[in-house]
Amino acid sequence: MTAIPPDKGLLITVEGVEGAGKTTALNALAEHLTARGRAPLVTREPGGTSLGEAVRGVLLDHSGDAMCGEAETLLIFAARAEHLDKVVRPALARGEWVLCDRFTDATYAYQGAGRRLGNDRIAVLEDWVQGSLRPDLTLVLDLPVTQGRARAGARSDPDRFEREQDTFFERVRQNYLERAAADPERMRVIDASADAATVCQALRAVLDDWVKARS
Ligand code: Z5A
Repeated sequence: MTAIPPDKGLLITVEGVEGAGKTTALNALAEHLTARGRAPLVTREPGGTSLGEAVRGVLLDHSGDAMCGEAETLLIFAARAEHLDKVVRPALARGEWVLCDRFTDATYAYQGAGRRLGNDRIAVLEDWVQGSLRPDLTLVLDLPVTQGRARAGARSDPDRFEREQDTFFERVRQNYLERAAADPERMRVIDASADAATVCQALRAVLDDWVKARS
């Protein structure tokens, strides 16, 4: 395991099914890193740029209009290309730590598995848009689909993803778990079924251990 040079930028991503507590986790991790003198740049996908936020609006459309999986995937990667170009790569080049709410693991999970496009097609776009860039560490918040959906709450005006059935989110969850099992060095699964304080404490411990192992 190679040590992290002090001036190296890092990309840390947080993933999970709906209602897993990513936003709660991200805030806790950002505070934790800031207290250790490593204030991260916090961003999200889809989003993080004006183009990305506009694409997010299209993707999370509430009108109920259908969109084919290929169009959805290409929009996500278009937003990602802009996000990498304008925000993520410049921050990494400055030696900053970037904390991102979802990234390409979400595309494998939601489009590859949820929409059944398959991992291979996502991998082609990942290589094309990202080159060799991959997250340094990915924290996968895992919990039963029904528990996550209950936390997120029944929204009166659901977006295109919130309209999906539990079976869609079961495929999403399984994809995260399978890919994490295949890449345990980068993807760490955290049991997110406990209360928020317990989950945040577990996240801080995983992050600290990961950093310590590379110091
Ligand atoms: N998407 C995609 O399809 N492909 C891609 O490549 C990318 C994204 C990048 C928007 O993502 C959609 O984009 C997403 C997939 C798609 N759709 N879905 N599903 P998003 O991340 O913005 O939206 P989200 O997944 O729906 O997030 P969320 O519902 O806002 O949940 P969250 O951020 O994971 O959780 P939270 O806001 O921190 O917590 C939810 C509630 O639970 C809240 O009331 C908390 O106070 C509470 N909570 C949090 N933690 C706990 C614990 N531990 N116990 C009890 N209650 C808790």
